[in-house]
This record gives sequence, C-alpha cells and structure tokens, in this order.
Amino acid sequence: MRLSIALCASVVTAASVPAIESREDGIPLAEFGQVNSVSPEEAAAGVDIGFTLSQRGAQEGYPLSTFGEVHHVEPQEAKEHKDLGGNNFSVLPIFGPGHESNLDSWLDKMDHGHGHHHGLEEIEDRLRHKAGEAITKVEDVLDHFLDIRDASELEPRDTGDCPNPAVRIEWDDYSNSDRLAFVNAIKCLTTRPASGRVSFSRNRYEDLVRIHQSYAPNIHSRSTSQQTHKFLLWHRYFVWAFEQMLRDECGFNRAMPWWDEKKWAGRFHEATIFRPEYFGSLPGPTNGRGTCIPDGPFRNLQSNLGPGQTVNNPHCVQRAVNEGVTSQTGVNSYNTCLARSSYPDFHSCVEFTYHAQGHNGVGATMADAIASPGDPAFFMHHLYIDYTFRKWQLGALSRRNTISGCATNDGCQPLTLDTMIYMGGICGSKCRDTPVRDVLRTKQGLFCYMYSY
Ligand SMILES: [Cu+2]
Repeated sequence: MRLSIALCASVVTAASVPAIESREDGIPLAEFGQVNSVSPEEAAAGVDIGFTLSQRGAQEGYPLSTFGEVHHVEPQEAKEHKDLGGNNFSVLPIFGPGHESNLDSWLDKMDHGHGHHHGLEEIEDRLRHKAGEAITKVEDVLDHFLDIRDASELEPRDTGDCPNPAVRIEWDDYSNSDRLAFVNAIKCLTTRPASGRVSFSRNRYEDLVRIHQSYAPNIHSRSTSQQTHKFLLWHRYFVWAFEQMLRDECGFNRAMPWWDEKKWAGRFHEATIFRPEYFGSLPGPTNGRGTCIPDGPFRNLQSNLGPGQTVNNPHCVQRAVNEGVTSQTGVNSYNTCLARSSYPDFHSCVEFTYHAQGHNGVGATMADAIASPGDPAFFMHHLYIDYTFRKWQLGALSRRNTISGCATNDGCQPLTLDTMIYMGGICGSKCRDTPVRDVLRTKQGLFCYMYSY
C-alpha cells in the first residue's frame, strides 16, 4: 500500500511539476509577503482587515469607479464591426489578411479529383485536428456540402440522447411559485457551507463567485482586439453548473427560467425580475457609490470577494442602475449580433454589446467583470446571453459542430473542438473539465435543455 502511494506520488510529481532549481539558502522573508490578519480582539469587535464590518459591510457602497467597467461598444459601432478592434476581425493572427482567398484555394484543392463528399470529410478532419489554419466562414462551406438550410430541420439532429430536455421558461411565463422556488434555492446556496475546493469562499454561493474570479482572465476578452472566444462557451457551462447546484444541494426541482432582457432595455428597474420579492429592487447610485440591495431575499447580501480580484473583503453586493446604458441592450443589438455568420464575429458582438451593457447598466457589483456573479442578477443576465447564443446556433448545424477563433487572449492560440473548458469541479463530478465539442450542444451529451422560444 505504502509503495503504491509512493509510486503514485512520484508519477504525479514527474508529470505535473516542473523541475525547480534547488536552493539551499533561505529566501528573504519579505518575498513571502504576509497573510492579512487581525487580532482576536479586533475580530470579536467586527473589525476585519482595516475596516469595520458593520460600517462598510452593511451600509456603505463603494465609489462606482471601484468596480471598473465591462468593455463595451455602442450598438452603432457594432453594426460597423468596430467591436473588432476598429478594423475587422482579420487583424487577429488566426485569420491573417487574405484568409478569404486562402479558404477558396484550399477548397479548390480539396475538390480537385474528389467528389464533394470526400471534400467534406477532409474539412471535418481538418476542423477536428488542425483547426485554426486560416479557415473562416466554415459554417457556410459545410452547409453548402450538407445542403441544409432550414433551421427547423436541424433541431432533431441535435437531440441524440436527450429525449426530454429541460425547458427554460422565460421569466414572465414562469409561475410565481416557480419564481419563488428559484430565488429561494439561490438564497439557500448563500447559506450552505463552502465546498472547500476553492479558496477564500465563505459559502456555497461564493464558490461560484470565486471560480469566476479565478478564471476571469481566461474567459473574457482583454480588449476588443485581444479576444478569447471561450467566453460564450464557458458561461454556458457556468450557468448550467449553477443549476446543478440548485438542484442537488438546494432542492430546486424545476427547469431554470431565462430572462428576455432585451424587452426591458432602458427600463431595467421596472423589469419583473427586479421586484422586491424576487431579485430585489434595482436602485441607482447613492452619492456616486453603489447601493446595497435594498429589499427582498437578497437584502443586504454580503460578499467576501471582489471588487476585481480582491478577496477577504466583506462588503455588501451593490447596484447602481444606469438606464442610459441599459437602453443599449435592446433588440437592435440582438439583431446586429444574430446576423453575424462566423462564430468569432458573433461572439465578439455579444461580448462587447449587450453583454457588457447589461453588466454596466445594472452597475456596481455587476459592472465588475471579475466578481460580478456576486450579484444573483448575474445569472439572469447570463441566461439571456446563453439564450441568444443558442438562438444563433440554431441558424446552422455547423454552428453546433464546428468552432473557430481564439482560445487565449494573449496571442490567439486557436480555439478547437478539443480545447478544454474548465469548471474547477464546482458541481462535483458533473462539472468535469470538458472539451468545446460537448459545450456546443445543449441537447446531447453533457447538457439536455432548450429554451421556451
Ligand atoms: Cu464572466
């Protein structure tokens, strides 16, 4: 037994830990820094790392600038493709200049001496194993070969092993008892102990916040010209993981709702999700600072995480609605993005238009790209984002079985069907790290859900 453990340990070490130069002298203590601490007396008095919990936690919001802002572009800019770095998407290395003609000549070569079907196999093979070789608008090519145009004919092909998908119902069609069950289950997560799998989290809900905080640099684009196209994929998996936690740990036994956010553009504060009995009212700023959630089940909800990468920082989850910003989340942005044909173009449009404006419009905690899941409204917003992703995917089969774009935002490693999406085991064995190909389908394999319309 002892031997096998030792062997196991050495294998793990050899495989995953790079060799370190050995060093016999100690490292100066200053290099380690110091873990923040308070004396037992201070802790008993509610003082934590330099401020009083009762002061800052319960009452006072932060100056709004503390939260930063999610990158965004105006709807008109998106229409003109200005979310693509002001030029167009070909500025990114994966689609080098002239990629259109490269694609054509490559396809000509594929067709030379072969039938179309052989060409298709080659394309699929190439997509699976060598994606990123200057291929774009793949969906158009595949659809040409497959001769499939009608989205309604495509739907059954996505069904595989999911005969009874969970139907995500729009919030206003969701019954009052369903709404309350959903909100109560979220509240329940905030009262359950942290899993211990992630550091700094004080409860099960904060596990979600912390996972998002940890992965944030790899799942959001750094800027409009340094993008990672994992964003839509990762957040699809994230909201699904959230649903599993509600089910498995807080007795939620229905399908999640989704939120048709675009119909509330310019008047988020009137949106039915923001009624006091559900997610709580959506207040404006207070003296230029965020305002703690004033009512409802999440009244004065506290978070230990954020703003940004900050941890061990008890404060209230805050909002500061700006309807000028929410007015940009409407049907115009939706239509602009849904009209784009390539995955990276669609992705880029969503991330920087209504995704960003939904965050910034709710404001404060939600405007913080790193720790925004601290506000439960995050999940309603991202359910809308996933709804629009799914809607777009229904436009062509290839949008569900091919991928393109960048996996990383620092040099654009190509995003392929084999690129892994990491979820840190947030919902246990159900939340294994999984390749992109599994996350593209919502009615096959890992997921089994659809949207009500
Ligand atoms: Cu995010």
